Amino acid sequence: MKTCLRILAVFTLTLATLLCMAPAHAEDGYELWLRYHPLTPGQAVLYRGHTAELIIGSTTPTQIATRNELQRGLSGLLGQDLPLSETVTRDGAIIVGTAASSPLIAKLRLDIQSLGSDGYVIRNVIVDGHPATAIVGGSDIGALYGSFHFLRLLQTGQAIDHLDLHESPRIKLRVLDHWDYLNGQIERGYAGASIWDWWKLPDWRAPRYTDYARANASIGINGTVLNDVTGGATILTTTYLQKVAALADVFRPYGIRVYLSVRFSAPIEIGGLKTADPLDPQVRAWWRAKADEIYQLIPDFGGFLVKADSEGQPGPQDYKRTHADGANMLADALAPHGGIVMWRTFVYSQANKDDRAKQAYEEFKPLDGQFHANVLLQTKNGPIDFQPREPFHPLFGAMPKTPLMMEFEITKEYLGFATHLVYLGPLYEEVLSSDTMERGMGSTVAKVIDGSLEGHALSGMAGDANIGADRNWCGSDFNQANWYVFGRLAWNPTLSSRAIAEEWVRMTFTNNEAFVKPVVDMMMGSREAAVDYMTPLGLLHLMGPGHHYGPAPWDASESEADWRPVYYHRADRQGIGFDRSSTGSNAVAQYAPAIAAQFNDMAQTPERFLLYFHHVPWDYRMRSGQTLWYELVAHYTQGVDDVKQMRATWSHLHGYIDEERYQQVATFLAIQEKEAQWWRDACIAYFQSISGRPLPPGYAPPQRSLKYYESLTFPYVPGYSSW
Ligand code: GCV
Repeated sequence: MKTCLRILAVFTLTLATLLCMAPAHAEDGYELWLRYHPLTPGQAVLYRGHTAELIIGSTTPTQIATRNELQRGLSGLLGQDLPLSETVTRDGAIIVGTAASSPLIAKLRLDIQSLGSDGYVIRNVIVDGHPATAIVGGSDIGALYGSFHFLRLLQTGQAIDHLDLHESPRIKLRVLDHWDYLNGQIERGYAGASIWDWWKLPDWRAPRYTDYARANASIGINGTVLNDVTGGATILTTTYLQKVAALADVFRPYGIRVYLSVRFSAPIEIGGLKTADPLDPQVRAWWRAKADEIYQLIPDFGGFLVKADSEGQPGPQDYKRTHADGANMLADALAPHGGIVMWRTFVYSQANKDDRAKQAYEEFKPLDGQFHANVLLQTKNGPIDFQPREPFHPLFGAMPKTPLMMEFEITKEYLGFATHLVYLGPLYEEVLSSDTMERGMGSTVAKVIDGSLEGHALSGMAGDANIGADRNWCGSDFNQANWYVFGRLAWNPTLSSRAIAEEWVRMTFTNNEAFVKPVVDMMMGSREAAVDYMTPLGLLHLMGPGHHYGPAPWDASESEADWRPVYYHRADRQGIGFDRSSTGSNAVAQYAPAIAAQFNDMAQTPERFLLYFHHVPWDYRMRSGQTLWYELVAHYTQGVDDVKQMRATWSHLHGYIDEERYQQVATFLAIQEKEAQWWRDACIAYFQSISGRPLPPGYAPPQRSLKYYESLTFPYVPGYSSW
């Protein structure tokens, strides 16, 4: 007790001190959640008039990075620099490191073994009679993660006087996938150009690369795929590998490994071979030599990400080989160096006329058990393509012998680009907590991807990044929350998205409860609002062709049937929805029997997925007692009302944060309301033209004619151009 009180005295951090209004000075969002602004002006780390001290090794690059972060964070938050010390000389010391590198920590005998190298313990201890806080990692990286956690406790105003925290990541590979091209453009990027300045690399290592690494390490991300999955082979040339090596050098102290997307036909394009057949000895030798070259330059290179036989990309099927043949060939080249292959399951073929939702399962399920030990299958959360809502991908419950890795989209390609405030935490949580029933009840997607359900050694979660060269990194302040929640859930996929939102709000804006509560509520409701004004009741893929901006449920202009909205909603005079039941495409059969039975029955299917699994008559009675047509209009209208409510909430929060960020959020919410109204009106106008039903009483008609909405065109939509 005495220890606790003394530590409390040292930091003098009380909730009350955190409740003061944030100083309203200019901010541009660059600091992200690593915003170490004074919690209370002039607050210091004082104990009986003395400043506390920081005891940390400064030998390895990671130790130096950790020391720098703690000094920066603590001096920023507490308003006073912490002197470095080698021994504990006074109360309130912060001791950081590993048992292996610090005799002082070794003497504490904390049980860290079971937490693994990335794990850590944060604990209040007594050293030589002085109360202190120990941050002890299983490795230097674990100690870095622990230090970020400690800073987070301070930033979020949590008590630090009874600490005994034990943390380790549940997922091994926690990776950002950048869809960045070497020309600086970003596929589906809404935050400006790529942050990788390939032209000036390897010589110029922009300071921003270090800030990128800090931000990622602070949430436990330990890998980055630097280039787009549909890029060319140039990244594998020696010139570019040297640039990649420079980035790897910057990221290494922060525990972040570099990975590359590779083009399957690279042996032809840059290797001068006539084939890329994965069973051809010359092709295999080429990849082995390429892997050797990479590891010469980057000894801790992570491995390859591959999009093959998908949307026109080359792959093993070009040679009548399987995905396993292709993935294993690359895996064999990387294995001697400890590298891994992340092979994507996002495949569908226009030659295959069957329901697109079924194709990945059909191609991969028969290959279960055929992949080498260093291969993971990277699978999108749903069977179609990152829509505002989809059921979980059936592969998650169907490949027990293969490690499956989650792929979430962080960039909001289908959820309003940069401007709409849509917090993706609830979407991620909904998928991760879905029960696949693979091994009976409780076989959640989270347990599949963290490897615990089947005991896989490899596990992973990837997020398609929303990061660009915009000053605020993500195109909007609230988009930063999506990067943050991705990292936190990759660390522990059972965390609550609400708790993460609250953490993020406190760190990014203020601890003022009058701000935190309404903003967290607004974030938590934002995804459902977007589902309602875009694609309610299980609809999906209603967006504009190619660029994916705005509503176009009428669109049939795309060259391929399964790129057209009309393919997905199938609205006709009788009803709307895609019949994936046993009377339709029978996609339901790809789920475990109990789930399949539920989805197969219109009456039992959760209404949020109704039109995904069934073609439903317009006059079908919903659980509310209203008709489907009524409910559809009601949901679209509710989505717009929710955004109006978000604007109203925000309008009451003026003055709690800096004016710059406040005003941008306010303006973006106005854009969101305008676009939500457009989505609602365009979709209702179109579906009404098909259903022939009058609008339910009390619901406003669309503001413009269907013809008007259909006539809109959008040149130069961001994230989609002439790559
Ligand atoms: C990287 C969707 C996106 C594409 C993306 C693709 C994929 O189709 O629109 O931009 O390409 O998914 O994930 O491979």
